[in-house]
Amino acid sequence: MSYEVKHKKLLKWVDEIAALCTPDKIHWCDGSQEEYDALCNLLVESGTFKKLNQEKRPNSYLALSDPSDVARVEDRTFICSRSKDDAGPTNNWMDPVEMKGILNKLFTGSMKGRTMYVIPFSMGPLGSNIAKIGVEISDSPYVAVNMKIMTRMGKKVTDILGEDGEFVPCLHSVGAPIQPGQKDATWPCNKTKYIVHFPEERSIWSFGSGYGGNALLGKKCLALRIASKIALDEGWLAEHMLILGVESPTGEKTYVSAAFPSACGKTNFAMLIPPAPFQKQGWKVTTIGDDIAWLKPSPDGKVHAINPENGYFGVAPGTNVKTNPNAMASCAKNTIFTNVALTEDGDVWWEGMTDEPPAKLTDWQGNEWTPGCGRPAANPNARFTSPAHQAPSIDPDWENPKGVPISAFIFGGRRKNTVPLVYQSFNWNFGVYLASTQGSETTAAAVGATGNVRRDPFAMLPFCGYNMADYFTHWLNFGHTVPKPPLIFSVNWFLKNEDGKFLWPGYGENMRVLKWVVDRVNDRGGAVESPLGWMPSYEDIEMEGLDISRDQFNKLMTIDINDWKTELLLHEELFIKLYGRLPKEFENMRNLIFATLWRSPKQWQPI
Ligand code: SAT
Ligand code: MN
Repeated sequence: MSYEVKHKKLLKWVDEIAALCTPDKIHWCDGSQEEYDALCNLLVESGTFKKLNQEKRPNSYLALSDPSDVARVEDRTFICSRSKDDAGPTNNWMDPVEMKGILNKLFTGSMKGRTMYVIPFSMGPLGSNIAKIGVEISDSPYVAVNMKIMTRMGKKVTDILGEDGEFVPCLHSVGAPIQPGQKDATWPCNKTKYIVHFPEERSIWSFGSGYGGNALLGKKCLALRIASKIALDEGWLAEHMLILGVESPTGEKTYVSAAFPSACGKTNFAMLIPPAPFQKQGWKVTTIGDDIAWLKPSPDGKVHAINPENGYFGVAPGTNVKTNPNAMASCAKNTIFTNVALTEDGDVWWEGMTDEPPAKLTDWQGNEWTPGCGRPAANPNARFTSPAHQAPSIDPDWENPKGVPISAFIFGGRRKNTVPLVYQSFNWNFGVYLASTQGSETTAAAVGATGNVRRDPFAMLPFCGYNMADYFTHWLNFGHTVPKPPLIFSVNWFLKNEDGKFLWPGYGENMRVLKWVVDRVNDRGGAVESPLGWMPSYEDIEMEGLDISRDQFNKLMTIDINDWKTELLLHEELFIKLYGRLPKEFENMRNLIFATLWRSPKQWQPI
C-alpha cells in the first residue's frame, strides 16, 4: 500500500474481496496526477488507449470499447431489496440472498491475472455535509482513470474516512480473468452482465461491463440508485437533474435544477449561452452540474443543491461549437474519449462535430471510414470524460460545500404536441404530478414505434433505487416539510407544426423561457391562469431579436382538450401499474385537471 489507511472495516473488506476475486496485484489509488499519467501510459501499452495528438488534444486519449459493451444495460440492472414491493414494478428485482449466491460464483477468481484497484472517492465536494463517500474496487484501469475525472478520488478521501467513517462499498469486475499465457483483450468484458444494488445494505456489485454507468459506480449506481434510497430514509432528494445559475443584469443570482429524459438536450441546457440581446443586457448562465443533483433542506428554509460529480460524461455526437461551445471547450484537453472516430492527424471526430466530415477516418470500431460509406463514424452513445472545471461556464460556487439555493425545478420531455412550451404548476402537489407524468417520444433508435410516448417520471425511471410510487410520496412529503420549496415548471422545446417543423428554435433561445421562470420566482413575471397552471402571455416573454409572432407564440401555448383527453388516459396507464402504493392525491389531481379542461375552450390559449 502506498499510503496508510486506518479504517479497519475498509481494510477487511478489501482483504475479503481480494480473497474472492484473486487478483495478481492490489493497487490503492492515491489520486495523484503522476498515478493518472502512469495508468494512462499502461492503458496505451495494453492497447486500450490511443494517445491523441498532443497539440490538438493535449493530455487526451481515445478508447474503443468492445462493440457489445457500449451503453448501460437496463435489463441487467437489479434492485435487490429484501421485499419485491420495495423495488416496485418498474425495477428488476431478485431476492438478495439468491443474488449474492449468483454474484459470489461470478466474482470467484474473476480478477485472476489482473490488478485490483482500490478507488476511494467522494461524491460531492470533500468534507461537504451533503457529500457521500464510496470505495470502488475494480479490475479495470480504464475505470480508475475515469473515476479520477468524474469524482474526487484518492488518498484525501481515506483521510476523511478516518478510522470509522461511512462508505458505500462498490465492487466491479469486467469478468474476464486472464489465464497464464493468454493475451488480454483491449476491451475486456463478459457476455454475462449484472449491475446489482442492495439498497438496504447500501452496496453495489457490478459484473461483466467496462462501460460508463455500468462500471463508473459513483455515477448512476451510487449517486442515483443507492443515494435515492438513502435520501428517502434521511429526508432529502437525489435526482437526475442538471443545476444551472442565472445572473441578471443587476447581479441577482437564481439557481434552477432541471430534469429531462435522454435526448432532450440536457447538457446543452446546463451550459446554455444566452442569445445576443440578453448578453448585451448582461444576462449570464453558469453551470453547476449537467447530470445529477443532491438536494437538502437548509437552515435558511430553502433547498440547497450540490453536484456530486467532478466531471462530465457527455454524449459526443451532435455536440459542436454552435450547439454547445462550453462542452467543446470542456473536452479540448485532459479528456478521455470513448467510441468516437479518430482523424488522420490524431484528433477526434463525431457526427455533427463539423458540417463537413473529414475525408478519411478510423471509425469507433477501428475500421477505415469515408463519408458515404453508410456507417456512423462514432457510436451514437460515444462519450467524452472531462473535468467539470474546464467548462468556461462553470459557476464560481460549483464546489461550495453548502450547495446553492434552488428556486425552481424544471421538468421537460420531447413532445411534438400536447405539452405547451412552458407552464408553472399551481402548487407543489400539481408540480409533483406533472413531473411524475412526464414523458418523451421514443426516437427511431429506441425500442417501440416512433411517436409513442415513454413515461419517464422525473427522468428517474432507470435510476430510482426503490418503488417509484414511494418516490412520488417522498416528493409530496418533501415539499411540505421545506418552508420555501422551489416552484415547479414544465417545459417542452420540441413542439412541431403540421408539416413536422419545430415551432420553437431551442438551444440558446431557451433563455427566453428560462428568464420567465426566473422572473416568476423573483415575483415579477406576469402570468395568466390556464387549465394546467400559470402561463406567460406574449408580453411576458422577452422576444427581442426573435421572429416569433403573437399567433405563433399562442400556438406554442395551446392546450388542446382532445390531446389532453388522450394524455390523461395515458397518465392512468402509469398509475394503474403503480396502483398499490400510488399517493391518493394523484387520482384526484387527474380528475381536477380533466374537470377544469372540460369547462375550458376546446383550444385554450393565453390570448
Ligand atoms: O453511461 S451512463 O449511465 O453513465 C450515462 C447515461 O446513460 O446517461
Ligand atoms: Mn444522465
